[in-house]
Amino acid sequence: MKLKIGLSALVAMGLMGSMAVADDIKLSPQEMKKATQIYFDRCAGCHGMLRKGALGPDLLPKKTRQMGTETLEYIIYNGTPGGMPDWGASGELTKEETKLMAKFIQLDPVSPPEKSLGDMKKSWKLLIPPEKRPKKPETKRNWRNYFGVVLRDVGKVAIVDGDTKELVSIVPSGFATHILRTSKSGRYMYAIGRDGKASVIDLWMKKPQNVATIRVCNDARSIDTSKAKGYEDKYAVVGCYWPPSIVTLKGDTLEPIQIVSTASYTYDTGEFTREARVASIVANHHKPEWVINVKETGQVWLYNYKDPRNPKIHMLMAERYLHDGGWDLSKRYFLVAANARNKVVAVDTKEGKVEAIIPTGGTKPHPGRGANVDHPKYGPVWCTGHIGSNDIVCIGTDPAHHKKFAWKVVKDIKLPGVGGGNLFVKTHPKCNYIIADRPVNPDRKLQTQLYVIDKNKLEVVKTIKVPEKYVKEREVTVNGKKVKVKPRGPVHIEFNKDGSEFWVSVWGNKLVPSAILVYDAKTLKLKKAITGDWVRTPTGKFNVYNTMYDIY
Ligand code: DHE
Repeated sequence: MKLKIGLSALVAMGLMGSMAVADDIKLSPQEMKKATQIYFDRCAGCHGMLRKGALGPDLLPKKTRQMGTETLEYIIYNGTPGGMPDWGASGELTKEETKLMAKFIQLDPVSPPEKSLGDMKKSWKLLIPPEKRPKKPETKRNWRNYFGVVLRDVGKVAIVDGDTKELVSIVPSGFATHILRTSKSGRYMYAIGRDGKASVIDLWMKKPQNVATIRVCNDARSIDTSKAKGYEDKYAVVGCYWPPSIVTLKGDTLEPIQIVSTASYTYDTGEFTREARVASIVANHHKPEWVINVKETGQVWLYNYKDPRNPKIHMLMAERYLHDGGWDLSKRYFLVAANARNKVVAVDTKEGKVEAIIPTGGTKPHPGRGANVDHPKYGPVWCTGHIGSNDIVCIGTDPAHHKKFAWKVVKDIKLPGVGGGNLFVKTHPKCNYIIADRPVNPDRKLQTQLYVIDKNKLEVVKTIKVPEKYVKEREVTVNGKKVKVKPRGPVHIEFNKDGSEFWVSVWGNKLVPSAILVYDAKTLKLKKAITGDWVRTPTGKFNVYNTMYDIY
């Protein structure tokens, strides 16, 4: 979650006192190898594989050499108020690693690797062929109310029973696993790692496990499945950051079918962009189409997968940089954040056109999937928070019956205190509230609270402080050294199937177990803390039923 922070801001923060040009920097082959790995794992997501910048600023030597090792080291270690994580202070990188990275980013960028369909096939593992899998659910558990929980920094997925809160299974997944999605039937749960490793878990097994895995690219963030009638559970699709591409796979086996490059021209200035990364993907429930958002070019691709070897792609010119988004209540319009322009793009998937581009009034919209409300005055609205400002804004989405409010910000709800730091908002049709987190606000108090927004009033009616015992600093011994680690605070909200509970993760460090907190969606009281040695760096949580039907 790194944000643009200009040189002037750094000067203002007193970090650019010594604008000395760095001396010649030399790294040994081992140091280069280590730094390259850390860069592609931790930094490329925001600063780009080629270091040309995206959500975070560019890290090209012209600028970084001006800043010098000391300033860069300080920023990498402590983070910035704009959203750059405190990699050192949070314990994710050691002091030595912080210094190494400060030097590395002053050298010329390293060429990132390519990947062919043949390379992918070499990594493909069909662990349990479809004919050897259960013919019906082997479990008596209510598997449609399972939660898949990303255990990010340990590269695993936990399957937790939403009824009993028991751990059902722990399944290995890709490096720094990012998100999970389900097939239309809900039977299969898909994970994507930041290393481009896709896995499919069979939830019908008594103890769910991976039935196939494949590494389709070197850097990825999104995965989804075919959800249209006649195509249920048939295909999966991965959106890659590097090589920038869309990879279609067979849904049950993950056998690769097609790869399409997204490198193209920016929608506005027509400049060629090699690093045109695939951000969010969402499956259309009404037709065999994925909505694919290409970050740097600002294009939305309506990707028809009816004949996946010969896909039909309808390119829409939208806005930059496209990131995350979700359906409106009717599932006709897809709303996606163009975070660099502080706008939201509404795509009409029925007509196949950009319906509206809406300035949000906030800084760096970051909706996750967003939150839908059927409001008594404004009609159906979709809400998003912002990383860079304290605005949760709701946009009218019903031009047919509420024309006056359609594609306008009907309400700007201010979170208390200064600064943004919100990453996710979530609701459920049965719940009266939208819940918002704020894990990347630098203020500790604001970071460790949840914000409750009343759906009728569209205002914050309560803040929930996460009990101190779950977010307090702890000391652990690593390789004989004492290290202090502090969880960031609650992150990502997900409701259970009937909307009576919402779950949040305490975003801890992998060195110590943290917790998944379960709140009653009516009383807003903490019902249960799911704990255990396995609860390491829980982040995103995906309820099977809500993910099958895109309920948010
Ligand atoms: Fe995410 C969604 C990209 C960092 C947790 N994140 C998304 C999507 C994209 C994206 C493109 C939309 C996927 C979709 O819907 O198909 N995320 C990125 C990054 O590039 C970024 C900023 C930096 C990086 O290096 O990866 C990044 N994301 C994070 C985190 O640090 C988070 C908070 C914790 C984690 O586990 O990594 C995180 N991102 C999530 C989650 C979603 C997500 C939980 C899905 C939200 C949902 O409710 O559907």
